[in-house]
Amino acid sequence: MLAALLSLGTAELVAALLGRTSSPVIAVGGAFVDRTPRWLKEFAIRTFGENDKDVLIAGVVATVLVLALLVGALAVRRRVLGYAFIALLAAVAASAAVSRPNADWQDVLPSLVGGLLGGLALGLLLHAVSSRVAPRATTTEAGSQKPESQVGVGRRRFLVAAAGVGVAAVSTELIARAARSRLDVAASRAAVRLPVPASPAPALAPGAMLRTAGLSSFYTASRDFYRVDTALTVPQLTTEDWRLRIHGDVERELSLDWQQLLARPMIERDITLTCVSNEVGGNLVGTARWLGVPLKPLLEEAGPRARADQIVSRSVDGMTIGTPTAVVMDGRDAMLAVAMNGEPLLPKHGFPVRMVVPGLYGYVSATKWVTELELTSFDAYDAYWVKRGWAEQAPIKTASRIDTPRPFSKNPPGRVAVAGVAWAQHRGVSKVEVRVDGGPWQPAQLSAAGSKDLWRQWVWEWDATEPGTHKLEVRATDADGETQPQTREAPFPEGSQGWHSVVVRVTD
Ligand SMILES: Nc1nc2c(c(=O)[nH]1)N[C@H]1C(S)=C(S)[C@@H](COP(=O)(O)O)O[C@H]1N2
Ligand SMILES: [Mo]
Repeated sequence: MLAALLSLGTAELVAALLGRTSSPVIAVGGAFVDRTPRWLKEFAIRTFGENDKDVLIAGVVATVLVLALLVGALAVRRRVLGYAFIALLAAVAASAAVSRPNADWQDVLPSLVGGLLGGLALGLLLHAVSSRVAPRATTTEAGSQKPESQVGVGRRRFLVAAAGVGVAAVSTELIARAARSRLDVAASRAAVRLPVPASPAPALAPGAMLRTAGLSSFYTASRDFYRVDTALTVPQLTTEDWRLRIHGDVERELSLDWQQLLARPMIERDITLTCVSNEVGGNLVGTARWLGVPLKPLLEEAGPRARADQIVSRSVDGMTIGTPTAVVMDGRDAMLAVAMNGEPLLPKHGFPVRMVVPGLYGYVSATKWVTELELTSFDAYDAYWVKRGWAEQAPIKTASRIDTPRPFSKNPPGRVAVAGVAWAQHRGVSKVEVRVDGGPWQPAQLSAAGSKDLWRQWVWEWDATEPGTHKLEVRATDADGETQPQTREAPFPEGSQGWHSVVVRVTD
């Protein structure tokens, strides 16, 4: 176990010194994520939420340690097993590391060096163990009788070796962390001066925000904003290193750096983002004020060819996201965003640059840490989630959610404010209705309409007179007059559907 720990620590350290934000453990975790069946992914998200990544990393490390413990016990008798295990570990880690998107040959080095040091440590420990089990100087007259003092010396030798390897393992891990934090983007982010938008966000109408207790705020604070991505460590990309390449089926390839991006006229817009994995009543949705460079004029400069009906965006961590060219070009506020709620993007939300396309689920539009736009066709290329069976085209479905009262809450009889949010991006919400125990639908009061890319808050005063349990249900209608269907659909493959309901108690 100690030798395996030293292998992992050394590998982390070498990866950090090479300036890689990934390490073999993360690469193995990442390879695992890409091959995880959908049920397991959904179980992990449901059970661990945003901690799912930490749980996975801990799982990888725990698996290695448990295997090491078992193999270690055998290796005391058959050393070759121990060395074979360390070699296998290094080989698995190296192959995972080089097969990650954006990997290069350097990525074998951490596993290689880790394996070598682990092997050396194992040799040292096994040597110390054997001198404890069978001290060399046992040629006393009593034959097999070992003198007390020699057993003591052997044990001491083993403990010293074990402590040495243990300290080395922990130190490599600690130094690796310190080295990695040098790479972080905090300084780059702190140095960003955001430009004044050429087109500021339209002022919100009076009454655009309702203030019912327990209701989601109209703007979602960046630190509370949901996070969904496959990145096990937040990619660390500085503005100095950032480049965007626009290529593929275009008349002219374009390449932009951060200064060139910032020099372009910017728009500022309030837009509600939603994840396709959001369950009915779920919270993978939020509203922010985005500042960015509109995509349409930029693409027009590159000149997409007629057959290029798909824009494949790539991120620094190798995610691929396919967005219909027609949607980006239809006049909506599709942008390369550099700021969220008046600040440079948080690293976990895509610093320094991400895409935002109103009306489409995140997995087909909202590429974080974006570095590349390739014009191609849907026939020619399937993006990451499309390869895994999710829909190629994914406009956001109309949805509504009850925020308050909470499920199973106890409410004294009398007036109860039933309130929540509803969204139908790029169509707009025109009506929200609530019903109690399957009774008649009652129109809720809506917050004043903003742009059609925004959610609306709603509230309905319930005169709760009957004690007992009651079921509250909500449904929304979009601006085209389409009402949410009742039939429940799971998020896979194109977004959940159905009415959200909560059961609450009215006390006597
Ligand atoms: N690089 C990268 N960008 C990504 C993803 C990802 O896994 N990697 N996930 C997408 C998905 S599924 C969603 S819903 C949004 C979420 O954006 P947020 O985490 O800022 O809320 O990011 C999108 N952009
Ligand atoms: Mo998503």
